[in-house]
Amino acid sequence: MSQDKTKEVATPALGRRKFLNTAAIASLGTLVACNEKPGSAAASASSASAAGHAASSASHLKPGELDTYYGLWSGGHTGDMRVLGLPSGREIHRIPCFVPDALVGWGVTNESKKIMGTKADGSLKYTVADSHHTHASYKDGNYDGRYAWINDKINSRIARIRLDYFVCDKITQLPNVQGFHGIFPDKRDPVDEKINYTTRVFCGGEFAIPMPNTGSEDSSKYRSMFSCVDAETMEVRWQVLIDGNCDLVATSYDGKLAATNQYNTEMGAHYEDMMSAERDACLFYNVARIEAAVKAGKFKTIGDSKVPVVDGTREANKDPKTALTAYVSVPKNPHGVNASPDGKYFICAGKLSPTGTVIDLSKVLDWFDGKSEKLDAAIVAEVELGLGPLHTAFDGRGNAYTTLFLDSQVVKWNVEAAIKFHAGDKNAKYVVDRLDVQYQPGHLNASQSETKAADGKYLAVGCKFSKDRFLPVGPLHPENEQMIDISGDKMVLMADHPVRGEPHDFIIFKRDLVRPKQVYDLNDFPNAIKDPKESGVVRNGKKVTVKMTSQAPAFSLREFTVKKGDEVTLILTNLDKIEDLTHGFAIPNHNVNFIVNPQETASVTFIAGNPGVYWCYCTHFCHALHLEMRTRMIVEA
Ligand code: K7E
Ligand code: RUQ
Ligand code: CUA
Ligand code: CA
Repeated sequence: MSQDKTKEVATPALGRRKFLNTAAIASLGTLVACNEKPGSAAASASSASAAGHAASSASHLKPGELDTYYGLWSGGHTGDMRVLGLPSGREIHRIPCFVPDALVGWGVTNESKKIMGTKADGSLKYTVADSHHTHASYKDGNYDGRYAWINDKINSRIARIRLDYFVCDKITQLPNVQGFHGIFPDKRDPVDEKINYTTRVFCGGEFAIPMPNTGSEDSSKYRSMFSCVDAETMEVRWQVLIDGNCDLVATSYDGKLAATNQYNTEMGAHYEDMMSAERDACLFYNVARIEAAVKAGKFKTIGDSKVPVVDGTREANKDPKTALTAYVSVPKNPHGVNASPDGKYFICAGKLSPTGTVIDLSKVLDWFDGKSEKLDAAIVAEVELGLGPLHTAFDGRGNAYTTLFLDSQVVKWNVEAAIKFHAGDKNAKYVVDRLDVQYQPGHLNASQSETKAADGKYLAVGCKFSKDRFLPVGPLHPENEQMIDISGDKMVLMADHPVRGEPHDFIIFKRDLVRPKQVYDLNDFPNAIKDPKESGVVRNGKKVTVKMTSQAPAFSLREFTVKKGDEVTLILTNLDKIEDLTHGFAIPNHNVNFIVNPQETASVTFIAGNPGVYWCYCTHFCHALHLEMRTRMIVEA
């Protein structure tokens, strides 16, 4: 298959366009990803930026002007979620989830520690994370502004963010999973018509392990797990034991199907083994049948976990009429799997194959219904896109945009034209445009792309390497998030933004889909101190409770006294009611710093240290007398 390029770019030698063998990909990896910037990129950067002039003004908002879109970005190593305003690309907030954060006292307050999880001694269970994917809850095929979710690959945790307060309120650790990678909420219930909103979040386990994890070396016996988490309770509802692995996750708009792309159907333990087969798979899950099997008791449990596990292996799912899973074949080591906004297709990007595979969901359902003999008949296109396809976004006008990691490009292609081309119409020109990006893109996403309301205005591209695009800051470069205008026929580069490593995935949606609250509700906090007169110190043996309120520019207790070695729990309620009037509370030498937003209550527990006077002070600028906003903790011998 070869396709005319509508735009002339340095075309790699033909041989590289073929499927890559082990040696080729290994050498390409070092050459392109690690050592050099690709030859074509520097040359074409000037033409791209010339074209970018016209569109770039849209990303330069005037002072005081608000963005029209929110972006939710994964934080990567920082284990947080970042909130961006678009099209400006300004970072407006960070929501700590998996890792402590001194600004807000995340991992310091008792409330946040309870969400994050602690060891027996009260210290945090984990202080590192690796977040990749972020998605939000749906209603009627669009975001409903209730929740967002984000994964921690290292410790197999999923965090939920409340989008009314932009805070993490629950974290769940998945049992029997290592390398929890892809994540996607469902969009409606497969059975109950009334449930047209998200009630489940699916999670893909990437690294196969022994089940239960006994430490066996024979990797052919390792298996992976696909998990379903309840969107409300955040409990794991069920798991599916599978052959191969899970990478990314997609869900259908009708709620019937979820899928993971699989790059390691070989079940290899080393990378050569993982890329030995010519084809891997996109693995489909029949959600209604899985839940019926769980209900009928057709499950087992593994290890200490009580979560029901159904059998999704190939051997157990050969009969379409009863199958819980279906393994559609896709070329060598695919990466992203993305649902088109018309609800018809899932697209797998080839990664080690230069192709995009379009799978028709109605034909997958036909196979489950016994109406189609061959499962792979669901593949309606498998077309060449370029080198290293990773992720795909959509504009709602029938076009797909796929990142080409090795080519350092975004390719815009028309899905229906690709289907025609695949069906034999060699005149069907499916590639519409190509744009060089700087450099080596991973995820991309377009405004509203993962909803039925994809609006085709903006496309953001997460470039893994920034090379020469920003002032040098030593060996660690930022990544380059690029904004592209996709409203016209040609993609136009609008702006570069440095971003701290390493966000992977993100979503972009219209600002009116969320309605954040500006002030907390005092009644949401059971330990709130509603009246300054309730302030004081209550002693119960060695346990001391200090109750305090804040109202600019003073704390309700002018000073308080405890004894060395006391276990002190300090509860602070911010009685200020005005938007944006946050106070902080820090205690020298006691590892305490946290904030209380208007009408919020937070508490900390610590052991009182050596006798002395400790000036507890407000760490958040709140008032002309902010520096004077202090109290003394007097520790007696
Ligand atoms: Cu492609 Cu973790 Cu989404 Cu990174 S994964 S890019
Ligand atoms: S004081 S306005 Cu620390 Cu210079 Cu801040
Ligand atoms: Cu209160 Cu600064
Ligand atoms: Ca493979």
